[in-house]
Amino acid sequence: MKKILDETAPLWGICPFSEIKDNLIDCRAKSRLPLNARSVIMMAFPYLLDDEYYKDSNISKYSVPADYHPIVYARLSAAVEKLREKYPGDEFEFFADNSPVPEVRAACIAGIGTIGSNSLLITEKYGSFVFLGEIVTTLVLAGTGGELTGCIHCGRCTEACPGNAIRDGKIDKEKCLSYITQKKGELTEEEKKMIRESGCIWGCDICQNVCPLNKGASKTAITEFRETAVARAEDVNSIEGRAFAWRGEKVIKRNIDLQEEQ
Ligand code: B12
Repeated sequence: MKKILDETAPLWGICPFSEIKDNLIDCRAKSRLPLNARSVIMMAFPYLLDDEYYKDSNISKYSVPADYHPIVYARLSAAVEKLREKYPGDEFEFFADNSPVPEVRAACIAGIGTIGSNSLLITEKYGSFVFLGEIVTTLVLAGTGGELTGCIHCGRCTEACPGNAIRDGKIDKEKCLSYITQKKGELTEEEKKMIRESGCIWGCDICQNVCPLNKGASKTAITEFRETAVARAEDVNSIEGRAFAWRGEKVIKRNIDLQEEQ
């Protein structure tokens, strides 16, 4: 088991399913949860690249590599295949992002990191610049963490957030710039101003960039992220395969136009 998980992700841990069963997120993928789920194998995939990749970038750091979903799914799927072979009497289902598992909470309980005031999981080695994914199984595995733990609450993310979206460790989604860059339709003048001033047409890294626990975060060794990096979204013709492609051309074009208006 350990060998399979080590080959899949540099950081992993076990969260007993009972610890999150009352906090599941309602989504279509929920129907894929094994009926008798007992353990969640949480995994973290670091994505921070060398500084040079972010020079003149106009998209948030998580969207500089190619869309992480297929990359993480490929790794999780390979692991699940091996686990099913090794434990034929048990069930294994993998998820990432589009998941009923509250991933930050589960990864914290698995001992992979602490929860920041910005609501993100912060790991010791890679800071918060990690994607989360998981394998939910009927196997009973010993938990690797303990209590939910919080960050040092220095308040820098709360102060720096352009939309004042951070309150007591919760994000007011409507005010979060990352959410606003995804929002369809007409934006308010205030929302447009936030996008223009951020210099970012997709996502937002402000609450992560100011976090002292992210100082000196290690860079990713995952070649699928390193080799697919593109720092800018210049036009809607080049969005295929990128993290923002799912949102469609209209929203991306609107955001690019907002930057160009300046
Ligand atoms: C919806 C969503 C969003 C929404 C809303 C985010 C939000 N924080 O509510 C929007 C679009 C704004 C968003 C933005 C981003 N997201 Co997002 N998002 C999700 C998604 C799909 C669900 C989140 C959710 O609803 N959680 C469940 C609810 C129930 O959480 P909650 O009630 O708020 O619980 C929190 C608090 O109560 C608190 N808490 C509870 N108990 C305790 C106890 C203690 C002691 C403490 C301290 C705190 C605490 O921590 C909980 C966990 O955050 C997850 C994937 C997933 N399936 O989990 C990704 C996910 C959280 N997002 C991710 C990322 C990368 C981002 C962005 C950084 C992308 C970007 N650069 O723009 C931003 C960050 C914005 C921010 N500061 O949150 C990653 C985070 C990785 C990490 N290191 O934590 C995830 C895990 C996706 C993934 N698979 O990698 N996201």
